[in-house]
Amino acid sequence: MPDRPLSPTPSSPMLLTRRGVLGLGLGAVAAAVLASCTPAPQWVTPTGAAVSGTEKNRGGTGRVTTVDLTAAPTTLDLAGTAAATWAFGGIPAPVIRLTAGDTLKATVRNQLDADTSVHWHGLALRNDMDGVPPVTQAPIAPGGQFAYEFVTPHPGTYWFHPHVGPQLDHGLYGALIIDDPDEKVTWDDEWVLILDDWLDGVTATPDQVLTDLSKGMGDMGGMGDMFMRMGNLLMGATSDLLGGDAGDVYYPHYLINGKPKADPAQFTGTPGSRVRVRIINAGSDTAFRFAIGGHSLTITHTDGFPVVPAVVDSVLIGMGERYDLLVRLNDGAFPIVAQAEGKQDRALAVLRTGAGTAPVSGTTIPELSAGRVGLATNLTAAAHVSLRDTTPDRIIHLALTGGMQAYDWGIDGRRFDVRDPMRDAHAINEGERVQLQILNDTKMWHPFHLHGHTYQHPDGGPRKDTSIILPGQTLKVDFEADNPGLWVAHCHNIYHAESGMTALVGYRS
Ligand SMILES: [Cu+2]
Repeated sequence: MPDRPLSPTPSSPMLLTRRGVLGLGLGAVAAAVLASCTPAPQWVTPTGAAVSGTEKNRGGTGRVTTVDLTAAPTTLDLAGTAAATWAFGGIPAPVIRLTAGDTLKATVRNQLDADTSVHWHGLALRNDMDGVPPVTQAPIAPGGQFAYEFVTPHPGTYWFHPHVGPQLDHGLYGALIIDDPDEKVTWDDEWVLILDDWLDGVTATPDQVLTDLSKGMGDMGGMGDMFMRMGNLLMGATSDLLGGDAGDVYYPHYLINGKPKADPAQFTGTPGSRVRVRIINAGSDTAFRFAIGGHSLTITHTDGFPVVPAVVDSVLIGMGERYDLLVRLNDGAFPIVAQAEGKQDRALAVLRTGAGTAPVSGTTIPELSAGRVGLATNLTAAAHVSLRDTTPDRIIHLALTGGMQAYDWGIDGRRFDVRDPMRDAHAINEGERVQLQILNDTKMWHPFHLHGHTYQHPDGGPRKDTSIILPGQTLKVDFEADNPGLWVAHCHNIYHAESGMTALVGYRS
C-alpha cells in the first residue's frame, strides 16, 4: 500500500487522508487548498510502505517470543497497606526477555475503564508499533486489545509503559531486556531494578495530581523556597545536580521493584562475584541518585548502548533513563539506595552476601556524597556504536518552555495538542543526519526523550534516547534518520509531557 499524504487540516484526532478531507465539505477543502499554497509536508504514514519496508529490511532471526499483557486494576502491598492501582499483572510486570533480532508478539488487553496503549521505550522499532495514540495507532479502548508485533532492533535495557495521559504514574510498567548475541561483557548474576515514585492509591491518583498541578502556582509567591508538602505538591525540592527545582510532586513512597523501604526488596549474592545491575527509572517526577553502600559501580551501558566503562560511586538517573552497571560484591550486608534527588527521601533495597546487620533506611551512604557521580555528560560511547563523524544535513531547534506558575509546559512556547498532533511537526527526510538542538528555556531540568532513534551526545558522548537537560542549557544530539515514521519527542516528566511539552518529528514521504 503506498503512503498516503496527510491532511494539514487541524481538529481531528486521527490523521486524515486527502479523501477524508474531501469528505469534510467546501470550507475544509478551501482550507486544504490554502494550505497547499505553502508546501505542506507529505508525511509518511505509520501503516504505510516506508515503515513496513524498513521492518522487512531488518530481517531478524525469525524466532518469536509471545507475551500477554493485561492492563487491569489491582492492589499493591506497601508494607502491609494496600494501594489500589493499575498494573500489567504485577508491579513491576514480569520481565520480558529476548535476543536482538527476535520478534516480540505482545497482545495487550485493556481491562481498565480508560483508553490505554503500550510504548516500548527506547526501541528503534517499526513506527506503527510505537504505541502513541493518536499518532501511531488508535488507543486501545476499555475491553479491547491490540496485537503488537515487531523485530527487536538493538540489544539493551529497555522498558514499556502506556502512552496515554499520566497512566505511567500508576503501576503500568515493566522491563524489556534484549540480549546481545555478540555480548562482550561477562557476569555471574544479573539483577533488574526498577525505581519508582509512588502515590497511586495512597495520597491521590495521577489524574488528580495532574488536575492539581494544572491550576498552577501563580499566587504562591516565594513559598517555593521552603521545603514543604502542600497537598499533592512538594515545594522547595532543590538539587545542585539538577540545577535547581528537582521536582514538584509529593510522593509518600519511593520503590525498588515495587517494594517500599519498610519492606525492602532483597538481593543475595556471593562475595567476589560480579553482578550486572540494570536500572530503570520508571518514576514520573523524580530523578534518583543510585548507590550501593560499600561498593563502587562500573557503568557499562546507558539507554541500552555500551559506553567506555566508567567507575563511579553513584549515578544520576532521570525519568526514562537506564543504566547498566557491573558490581563486584563485597562480603556482608549493604544498602542499595535510590535517593530521590532533592526530595529528602529515598528508596531502599538490601544486598546480602554474608553476615551483618541489615541496613536501615536512615543509614548514611558515603557513596551518595562522594565526588564520582555518574552523569551522562561525562560518558563516552563505545567505539563500535559511535555515529560516523559527519556534519548534519538538517538542524532542528527545539526550546523547552513554560513554568510552574501557569503550568504551561510546552515546546517553542506552544503546548502540544493531541487532537492536532501534526500542527507544528518538524519534517525530516530518510537518510539525513539530523541534529536536534534542544534549549532548556525554563527554570527547571527536563528529561528529554526521543522515540524511534538512539541519538548521540556531542563530542563522542553516549548513545541515548533520554537525556537530562539542565535549566538554561542547550543539548545538541545527532541521529541517523533511518527509521521512517511519525515520532514524538517529549519531556519524560509525565506531568510536563501531559501539560504540552511534546514535539513531533515526522519523515516526509
Ligand atoms: Cu519536563
